[in-house]
Amino acid sequence: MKIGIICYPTFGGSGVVATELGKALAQKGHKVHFITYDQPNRLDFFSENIFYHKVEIRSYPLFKYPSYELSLASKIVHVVQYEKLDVLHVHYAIPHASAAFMARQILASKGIIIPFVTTLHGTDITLVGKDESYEPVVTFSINESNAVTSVSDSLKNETYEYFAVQKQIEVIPNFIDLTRFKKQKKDHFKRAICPNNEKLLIHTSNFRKVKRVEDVIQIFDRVRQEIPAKLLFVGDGPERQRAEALSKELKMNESVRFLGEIGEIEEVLSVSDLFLMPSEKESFGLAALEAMACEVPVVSSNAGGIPELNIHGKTGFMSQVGDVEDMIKNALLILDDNNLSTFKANALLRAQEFTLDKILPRYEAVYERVLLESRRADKKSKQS
Ligand code: GMT
Repeated sequence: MKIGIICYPTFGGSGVVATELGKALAQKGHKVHFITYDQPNRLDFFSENIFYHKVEIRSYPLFKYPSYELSLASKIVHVVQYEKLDVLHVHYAIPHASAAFMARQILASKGIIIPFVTTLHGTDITLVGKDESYEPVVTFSINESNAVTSVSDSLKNETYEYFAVQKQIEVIPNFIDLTRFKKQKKDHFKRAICPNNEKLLIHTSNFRKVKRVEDVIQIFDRVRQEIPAKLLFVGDGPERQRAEALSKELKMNESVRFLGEIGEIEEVLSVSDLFLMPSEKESFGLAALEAMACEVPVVSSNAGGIPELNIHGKTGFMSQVGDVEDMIKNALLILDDNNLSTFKANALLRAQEFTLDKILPRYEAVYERVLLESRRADKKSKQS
């Protein structure tokens, strides 16, 4: 199949899922065309089956705001026509689903039939999408998608709750490539960060408000008062500066390191003992799954789809959003040497339920279904 993938090329979860999915599809022999405004972060190698089409966003003195959506829709039209794509898969509804809808209509006027699949990832529904400045377009373009998938039951339910969506939504959870995300022996690295065998806590995110990074610092501050511990922050985003300021205020300079956006995240996860995810909203929690695959248990909130991943009392613990006291108690319980190895083993076992080989065929089946349905519908309309 020739598949067009539209996503945000950043470190965010939806971009990561889209890129990893595209890479896996390419490995299976599909031709995968990424249509994005920048080279996706995890797409930094050559593959004969992967193509990258850059969306050029032109500005013009009349435009106060450059129109990403129009440029994207136009680019999709060109790529589908030129490369003869079979199906489009858009990740994150805003504005990818409406751009795909527009492209599909334009192409239909030229006699080209192409279905599009929309995958809902999280804040496109739970935060940004339901804002009245976007809602009618989001509702319309979800209903107009040829198929819709969401990354958790929780996100599916929220979509039905917030939007007048009639379209059937199939839940296809996030997945993990265990050949990459596995515990590696990085003793030298561990010794460098934790020279006195301290326990290592880690938080990776895009530092948005919903991640509640301040909770991470509060949890760590109390943990380090009880046991020798260090904290690693990976990623970047709007809340990073505030987090750095707070950690300085709490005199954590020696204990906390901000690593920024790093590529080989599995290396730091390999030497970590506990992953912290106190998010206010989290449709699935891909970052936690990546940690679990590297045998790192998780202390998290119970927001959104996290309960569909983190098993309370087994792979980690969950608390109400903002219940920092409970999270501190849970973190200390897991980090106790009598418990840590059991939690680590359970985390890996759970991650093994979300492997790429289980998820990939489900997306392929969706593509095949929409392709068949749209060809049938086209044939029928030509006959009538
Ligand atoms: O975490 C983010 O804010 C990025 C966001 C995205 O859409 O780029 O991630 C969302 O999608 C991931 C992949 O499906 C999920 O694992 C994350 O839980 C989800 N984030 C939120 O719901 C906040």
